[in-house]
Amino acid sequence: MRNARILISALAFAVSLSALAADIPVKLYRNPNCGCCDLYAEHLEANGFDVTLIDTFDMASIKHRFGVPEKLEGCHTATIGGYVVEGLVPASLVKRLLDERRPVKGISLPGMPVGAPGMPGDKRAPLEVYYLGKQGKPEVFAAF
Ligand SMILES: [Cu+2]
Repeated sequence: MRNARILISALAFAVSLSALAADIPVKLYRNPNCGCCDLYAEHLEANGFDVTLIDTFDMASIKHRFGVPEKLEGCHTATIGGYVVEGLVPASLVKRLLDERRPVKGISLPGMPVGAPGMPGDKRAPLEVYYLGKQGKPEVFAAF
């Protein structure tokens, strides 16, 4: 009985440590007038990210600075673990990018599609997330 209690508290301690370790810092540049960015930030926070919002009315400069081509622009731009994450990419796919450590600049979900994290409604079809920083036609990283 006593051993079981020690084991349980050891487990609880381990779980709280891993929860702390899972808080991945995010810088999210967004226009303060856009509401879906706030909801998207909440989505990331709920999935173990620690989001810092940076308000700007000049998103065009941000896209330019982080090398986001016009056809892959989403409504905001984030930097996470050395990658650029553009638009409403689900937290699970951001984690996959971080785990796989692929040699790319980042990933993007262009536009503000219905059913993406932060956008109301249901998807009509799978949404595709593209690589950033590859030349030529956009290449799909994942669909969800
Ligand atoms: Cu937005």
